[in-house]
Amino acid sequence: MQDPRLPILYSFRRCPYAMRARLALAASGEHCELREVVLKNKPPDMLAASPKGTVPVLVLPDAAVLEQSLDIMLWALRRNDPLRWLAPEAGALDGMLALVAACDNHFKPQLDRYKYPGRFADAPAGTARELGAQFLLELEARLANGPGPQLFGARAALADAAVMPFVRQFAMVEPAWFESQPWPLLRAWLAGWTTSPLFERAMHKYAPWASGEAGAAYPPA
Ligand SMILES: N[C@@H](CCC(=O)N[C@@H](CS)C(=O)NCC(=O)O)C(=O)O
Repeated sequence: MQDPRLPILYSFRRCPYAMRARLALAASGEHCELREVVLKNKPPDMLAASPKGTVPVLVLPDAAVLEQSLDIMLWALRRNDPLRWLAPEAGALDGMLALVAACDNHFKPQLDRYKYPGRFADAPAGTARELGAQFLLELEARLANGPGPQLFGARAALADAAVMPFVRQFAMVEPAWFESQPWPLLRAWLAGWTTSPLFERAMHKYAPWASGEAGAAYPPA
């Protein structure tokens, strides 16, 4: 039985939005009960808390519901930010939020079109790849012109964790093509993240949760 004073995180391992929420929770050290969701069969408990039906969702002990991944990141880091993800070495929170908005509003739609061309009648996958690549070239320029090797300086911060799962997905569509592009700093940045102990913890595998069962303690030990 989990501690009823812990927040409940409805999560799906492969969802990039859920990944960024799990990364921030792990970085903050905030504990929660993780309930792994099967998107084709969402638990009624999750839909009762958040009828819009996307993951991640964080249900707080006072029953308040956070149903946007960025809100979950900010909630966790505002409670506890030992790695100083809200205070990057270069730039400030506003700049990080602007980059995350560019990722979510401009890059992610291209990623979807690139990854699932059959689902979109409006643009061929090649166009989506080119448009997505523009964002990645902007990230490369930021890494080249800023203090690096993270997006906002030497230390990892919120923007890195929020954007990385989407860049990772983009890279996985055509790995050989991604490797051949003129973004060596971005590749090194991505490799650093995907081989990090923090990412390993955030990608821990959990069996799907069933109503009435205890969820898993997150972050894992
Ligand atoms: N704006 C939301 C987007 C979350 C989202 O779209 N999650 C996807 C999975 S990656 C989802 O749950 N989709 C619903 C479904 O596939 O049924 C956030 O930032 O949390």
